[in-house]
Amino acid sequence: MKPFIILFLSALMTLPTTAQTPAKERITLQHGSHGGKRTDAEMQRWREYGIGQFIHWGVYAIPGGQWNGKTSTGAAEWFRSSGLISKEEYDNLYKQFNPTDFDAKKWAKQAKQMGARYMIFTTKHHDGFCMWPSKYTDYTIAHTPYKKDIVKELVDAYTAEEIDVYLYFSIIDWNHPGYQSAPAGNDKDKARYEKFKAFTRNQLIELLTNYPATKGLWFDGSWDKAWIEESAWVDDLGEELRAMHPGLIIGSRFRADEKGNRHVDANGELIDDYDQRFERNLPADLKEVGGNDWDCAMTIPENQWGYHRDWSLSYVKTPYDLIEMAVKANSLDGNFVINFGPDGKGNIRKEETDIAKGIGDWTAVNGAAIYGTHHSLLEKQDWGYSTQKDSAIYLSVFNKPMNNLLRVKLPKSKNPNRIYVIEKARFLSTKEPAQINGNGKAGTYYRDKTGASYYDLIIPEKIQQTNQPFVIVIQLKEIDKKDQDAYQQAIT
Ligand code: JFZ
Repeated sequence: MKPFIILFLSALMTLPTTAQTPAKERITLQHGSHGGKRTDAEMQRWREYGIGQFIHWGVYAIPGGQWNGKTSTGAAEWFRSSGLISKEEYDNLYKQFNPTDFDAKKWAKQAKQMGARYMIFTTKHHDGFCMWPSKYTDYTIAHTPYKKDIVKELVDAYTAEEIDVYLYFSIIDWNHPGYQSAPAGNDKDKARYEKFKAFTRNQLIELLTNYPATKGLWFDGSWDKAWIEESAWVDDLGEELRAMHPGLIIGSRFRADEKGNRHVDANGELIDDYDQRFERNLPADLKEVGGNDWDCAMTIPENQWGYHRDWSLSYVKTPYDLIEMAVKANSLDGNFVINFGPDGKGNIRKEETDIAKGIGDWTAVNGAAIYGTHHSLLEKQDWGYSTQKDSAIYLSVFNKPMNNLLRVKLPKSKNPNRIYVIEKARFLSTKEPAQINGNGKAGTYYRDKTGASYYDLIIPEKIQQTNQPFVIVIQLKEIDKKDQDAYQQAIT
């Protein structure tokens, strides 16, 4: 080979690297992400929950969004800031907190029936009221007429139903004298904030000590500048909590990196174990998910977490809406958490009970499409969402075709000599097989230019009549293309 040709070829070979845009320089961070996705058993278990229940319960349930005949249109759990009640009045509400109807076992049974595999409970919301008898403040359940430890009752009841418990904890604490949202401007404020930090640490250690069955901490109210500036200290605290409670799961809403980035650090990597940014908000596609674990906490009305007496203020989601969101979340590798806001007496309102029942009736039959599944091999299709567990692919159908033939597009095989076909298909509700239209006859399927193949599955009368989203579980098989080619040629 002539030298200039060799030169030319070697130049060509180096081209891809030299032509590439230089890799973005990584910033060295002490308090950013501490590594990639967790692979331990506890995190694997988290990934498989599929559906969770959130419970927002505190003294805000007493006013329930209304005071002296006036209704707040804001979130009921923020009622202290609504302007409808004085701070003093609000801070004394706990003296009447006496939820005599509270029955932790009843709630846990209802959550179980709904299909929740984990539960997140507000141990302390922004108002600072503690639903457990914390020894670090008097503003707790121990000083109400009710007296009993609500967190303990819930942890025990849910754990008995095999529902894992996570503790919601607000960093914002309007009741603590040392809490500040802005960084301390002088020594006095600094000393106060140090006390608040020690208090926060003590309470977290106390929660994990008192309730060892806890699987994780769901943080909130961590957006204040004062807290963000404590990134190094908060990171150390997280490590301390993980060391005392092996397997502990913490989402991205706990700490910032030292540059002030929240959720994802300066290098674009997720901080801690799962992404908490999809609140009341589902990602559009897997690209938006970015390969991270995530949860979506969802309210039933528009934006009410705590008990609000008046649900006529916004649209109230139906079981159908929530089932669709739950399936969509799982098809995009996330968990879906549905919020409940019990009233001041400890009752879960009828609307929520009915919704839980509606969801539970569906998950009892179709839950296999959710639990332990992840996104599937199939691309997103107009009829709904697909999920996968091992080799089973679940087609959850929310848009039923007019002709009752469900067109399923199978992916192109990675092997250029092979093609995917449906080996088995079965309805989860009737357990009956789903027939392929024209089975065994020419025209059963067709292919597009990409090599993807399509099948029409027949939706039988019985399924059509249920007027419910339904699930078909399919198994794929790869076969030699030449077999299909011969077939295809015969029909063209
Ligand atoms: C917070 C709380 O203020 C609210 O009361 C409730 O407890 C909820 C679960 O969390 O509200 C938020 C927090 C973060 C976002 C939106 C509402 N967010 O990141 O979009």
